[in-house]
Amino acid sequence: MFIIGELINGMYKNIGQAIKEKDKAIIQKCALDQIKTGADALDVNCGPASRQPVSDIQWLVQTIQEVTDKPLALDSSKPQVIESGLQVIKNKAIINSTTADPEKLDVLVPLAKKYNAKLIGLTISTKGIPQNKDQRLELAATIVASCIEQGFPIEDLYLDPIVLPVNVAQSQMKDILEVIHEFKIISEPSPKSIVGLSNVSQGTCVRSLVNRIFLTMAVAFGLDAAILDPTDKDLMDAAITAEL
Ligand code: THG
Repeated sequence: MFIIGELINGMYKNIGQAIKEKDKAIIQKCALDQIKTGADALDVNCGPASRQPVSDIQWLVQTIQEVTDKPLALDSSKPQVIESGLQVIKNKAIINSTTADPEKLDVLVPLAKKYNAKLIGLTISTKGIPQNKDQRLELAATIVASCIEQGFPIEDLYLDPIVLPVNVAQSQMKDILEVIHEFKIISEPSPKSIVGLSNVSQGTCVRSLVNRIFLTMAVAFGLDAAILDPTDKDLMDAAITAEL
């Protein structure tokens, strides 16, 4: 499984502060810790508190690239922040993410092509988060169709069903797992699947247990990639064992 480390995210207090104070050492240690524990790529997210995400993401990318050439996943809902990050990335980039909305697809698919980047497509639109499997699949098909039309290689597309916290969306968990499998049959070649794993355990008491059980189940449904905390050794052991 392709592992994207989630820890360089301004949502975390230490990272948010390091971005504000331009403290390279904290970011670089966080990058190296995640690589040491098994990350194949690193998510880079300025966080909701960043006042100038367009310049903050460039600083983050440049800071991380001083210590590693692993691929970086530029995590922002704003296409101009993603493009800004792409301008300074030296190695393989992952765009995290587009939605199924035409105004996003028409900007981000061409950017992914231009920079030879992988692309994460969220099965969400301006109408909101889908409430059932059919709505998720319909949005997934919209994203796949747009990529095909625009000549983007489907092997480089990762579809994300949007994992919701189990304590507020328990009834949707089965649908989320099942669409991971069904994404595969949308087209030939198949798109890949990815989840933002830690979403599932937000607000629960024993987060790491919830994370690793859900990941294990998702692997059984054919999950290809996950954004997660690779420094959680039990979680990484579960991922490896589930794949086995
Ligand atoms: N899909 C895609 N990208 C994503 C997500 C997704 N990027 C962001 C997020 N979801 C994945 N990354 C995280 C990172 C942290 C947490 C959850 C998901 C998290 N953080 C603690 C919390 O909110 O409780 C913060 C704790 C702290 O402040 O120290 O849970 O779904 N494509």
